[in-house]
Amino acid sequence: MTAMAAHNPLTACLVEEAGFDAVWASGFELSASMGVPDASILSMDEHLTMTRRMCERVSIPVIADIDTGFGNAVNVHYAVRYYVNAGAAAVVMEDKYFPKDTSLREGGRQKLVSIEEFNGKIRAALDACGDSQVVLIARTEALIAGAGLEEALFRAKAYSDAGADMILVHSKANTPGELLAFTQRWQESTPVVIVPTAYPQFDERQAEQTGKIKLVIYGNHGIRALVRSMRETFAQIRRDAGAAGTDSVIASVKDIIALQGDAHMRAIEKQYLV
Ligand code: SPV
Ligand code: MG
Repeated sequence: MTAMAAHNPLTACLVEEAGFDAVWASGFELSASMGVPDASILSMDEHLTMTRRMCERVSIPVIADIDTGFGNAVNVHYAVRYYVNAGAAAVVMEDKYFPKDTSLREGGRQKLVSIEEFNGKIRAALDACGDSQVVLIARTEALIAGAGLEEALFRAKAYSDAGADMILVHSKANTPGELLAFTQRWQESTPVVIVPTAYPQFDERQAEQTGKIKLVIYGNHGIRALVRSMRETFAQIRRDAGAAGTDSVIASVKDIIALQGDAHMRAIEKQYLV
């Protein structure tokens, strides 16, 4: 399975249109879209509202990034219920301290909570999922924090034993080496999830060949593509002192109106307006 990052319903629609299996409701992208660091600056409500809006807009599953669960196990219990009610198909919770720092930031503040504390958070999340079928993905940041492969394996096993449905192992190495070492040593039946942002040369086929990785999340490619193309378009319009040169290159107004759900509104108009 594959998931692509989105930070609002429009980008979630593009994820669905492109044929990904799921939307990754990325905290990194949402924070970036709000112009703030991905460091627990936005509130849970801001994350939740955007996730709910995405769930309402697309038919494919939405995997919610709930960061650290916005606090301790008590916060997690409330948060996961809210996400279940918002329509999330899965929630990903990471074993860092709240407030967190983003994983790929150079020299970032990467501090892990104890395994005991995180197991409590997993149990709270599972309880809050109830019989909803929402998938709980426990994410270890052991490699990100520089704690090493043994710690990553130890934590992943503990989280799997605590009942997590899948284990996300994040790595910021620029080759897939440490990630592959993890999958080779992983003996549990709990599937592995990866976010190969730092090691993009590792593709879906190679992931499948490990026999362990069942979900590949593309963490931030939407917002990176968006920033690049907006920059280029804005610069060209400034340069040309006009929009003629970019008009046929960028999406048409008609395209945007269609993405806004025009067909749906037309059906409503036809049915109810006189
Ligand atoms: C996100 O996209 O918000 C993630 C992945 O959690 S990363 O930014 O690499 O931590
Ligand atoms: Mg995140």
